[in-house]
Amino acid sequence: AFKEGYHDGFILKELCEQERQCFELLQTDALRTYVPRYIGTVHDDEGKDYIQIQDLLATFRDPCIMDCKIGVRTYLEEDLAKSEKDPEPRHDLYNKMIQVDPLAPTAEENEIQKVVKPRYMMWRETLSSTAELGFRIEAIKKSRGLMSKEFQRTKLRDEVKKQIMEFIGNSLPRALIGSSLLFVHDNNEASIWMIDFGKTQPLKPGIKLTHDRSWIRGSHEDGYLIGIKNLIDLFTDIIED
Ligand code: 4IP
Ligand code: ADP
Ligand code: MN
Repeated sequence: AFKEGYHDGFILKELCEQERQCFELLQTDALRTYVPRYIGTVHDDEGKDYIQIQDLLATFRDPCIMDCKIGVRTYLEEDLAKSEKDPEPRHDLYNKMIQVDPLAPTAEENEIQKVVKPRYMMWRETLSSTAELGFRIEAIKKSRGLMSKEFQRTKLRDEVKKQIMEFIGNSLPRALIGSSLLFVHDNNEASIWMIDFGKTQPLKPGIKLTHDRSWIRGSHEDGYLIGIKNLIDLFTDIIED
């Protein structure tokens, strides 16, 4: 989904119109310093469209990277409704499920060897720390190491803490739906960025979110602040230990 950019310091990410609009709006928002710069779209010689966004790794040397998906919910309410009306069980999701836990599918799911997406997404949420802590580790790359995405079962606070501690390593602690915080550090720099807005939507008129309450259907709550709070608690713990 990513390609080398046409401008120095920028990379290309496959265009998703909803995400593009988010990037555009966030450029002038109070949060703009935590969001990659966005300088418009391009299409390549194969006719594919991309957004041009700041390469957050450009100034780092051999950085350690951690992607934390924030929020208690990782699928849209619209997608849940759609899937109830017109369930489209998927074989690829069934396969991803049994690779992590062969015992996870129900008898019916085993019968057709397919699962519907919201069911897969909810299973991921409860298997990992998303449901309870409001965030989960999606990927970690330590310096000189490979990117690892094997955190599907990282659920308990202590397990999450252990991963974060290994990610931080012995670098000095400095200040420091579906969207991630990207943590990056090397030996002399550290930063955190908000990324991945493919499922970030403007609120419908009349809908207000607290971001810090658990989700009940129809509330549209995302639990973003629950995740941030738990992350801050964990980092505080690690610093004070
Ligand atoms: C993935 O599951 C992630 O949840 C993706 O979200 C999601 O894409 C995929 O849905 C789903 O299969 P795993 O992480 O377990 O592989 P993200 O892109 O935010 O990481 P969507 O399109 O929901 O964002 P499908 O429908 O693309 O397979
Ligand atoms: P997707 O929508 O495909 O899940 P993300 O936006 O979550 O894509 O990005 C996936 C990974 O790509 C992140 O975990 C991060 O490592 C890397 N990445 C994303 N945005 C940037 C960026 N602006 N600069 C550098 N790396 C990035
Ligand atoms: Mn993502």
